[in-house]
Amino acid sequence: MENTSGDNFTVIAGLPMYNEEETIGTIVLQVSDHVDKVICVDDGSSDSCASIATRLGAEVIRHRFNRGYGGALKSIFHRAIELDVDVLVVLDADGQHAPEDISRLVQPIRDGDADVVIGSRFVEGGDGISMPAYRKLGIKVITAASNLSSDLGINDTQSGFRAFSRLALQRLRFDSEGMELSLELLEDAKEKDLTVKEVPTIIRYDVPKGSSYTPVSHGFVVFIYALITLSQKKPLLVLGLPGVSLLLAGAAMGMQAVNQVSEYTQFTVGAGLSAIWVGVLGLALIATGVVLQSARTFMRLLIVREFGMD
Ligand SMILES: Nc1nc2c(ncn2[C@@H]2O[C@H](COP(=O)(O)OP(=O)(O)O)[C@@H](O)[C@H]2O)c(=O)[nH]1
Ligand SMILES: [Mg+2]
Repeated sequence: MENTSGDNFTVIAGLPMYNEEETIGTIVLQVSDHVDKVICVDDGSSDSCASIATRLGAEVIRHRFNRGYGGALKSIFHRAIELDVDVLVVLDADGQHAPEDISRLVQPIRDGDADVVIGSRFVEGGDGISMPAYRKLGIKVITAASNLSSDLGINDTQSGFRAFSRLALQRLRFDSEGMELSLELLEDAKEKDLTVKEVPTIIRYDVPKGSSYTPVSHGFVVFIYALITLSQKKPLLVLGLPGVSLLLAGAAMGMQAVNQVSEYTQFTVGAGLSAIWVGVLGLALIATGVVLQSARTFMRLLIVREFGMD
């Protein structure tokens, strides 16, 4: 591969692309100035973005069926590993990300300070131009939820402007096909001891088609993913907390039923039974939480003993 930087350090850009004919031409040209090669993944687009990108010198990988953003990222990773590049930078094809910030994302990897670099709106110097307030709030909620389970320490978990080192490309694995892959990638990076850094960038929302996902569908899918991960990582917290609340509610209801018995000297079967049901449900939740938590601890111990990794 031709190298634009004059040394042997190769940087390529990967652009997931879905019906982006309005912007792709400009983006490919701008991005080409900062990398050695541009790869676009066309995911069954019905417009002419693929032919525009090809004509402007990008390599276009075509999926016959739409496999979503995650599917596109898998193809980009695959190709980057095949080409044995030093850095892969992934950015949107819709003009939201600033190609002139590519070198900023590459630098920490070049310096050996990071394996994954995120272009972040929420560190000093970063911002979202015309970013709707509800999106900002949604990202904060998702980030808080994911930090509860994994303490990623990342301010902008939902930025699609990311750079990956060769080591990151080799180590990272993800299954998600949709936008929830943003969290899966970061959690996997943490588990595999990869260093993740954020550098400031400005992400624009005043472009023709900034997002093909509605904020509700994007937010909902990612939030549910964060909750499922939390329940897998901290089952005792997720099940135990409602369990204890139910147990307390059951106890309170039971006390009330007993009071009624003494007041009217007549057994209040209905209230007594509800109290027992609620209490038993609480106990069942706590017990499940404890069992899952111990199973998790046991499995981790086993993995450490067998494979010597945590
Ligand atoms: N290959 C592929 N790219 C997609 C798909 N959905 C979105 N994209 C591209 O992925 C990038 C990010 O998608 P976008 O809708 O802008 O998401 P957002 O900006 O994170 O809300 C854009 O460049 C889209 O063209 C898809 O299903 N397949
Ligand atoms: Mg976008």
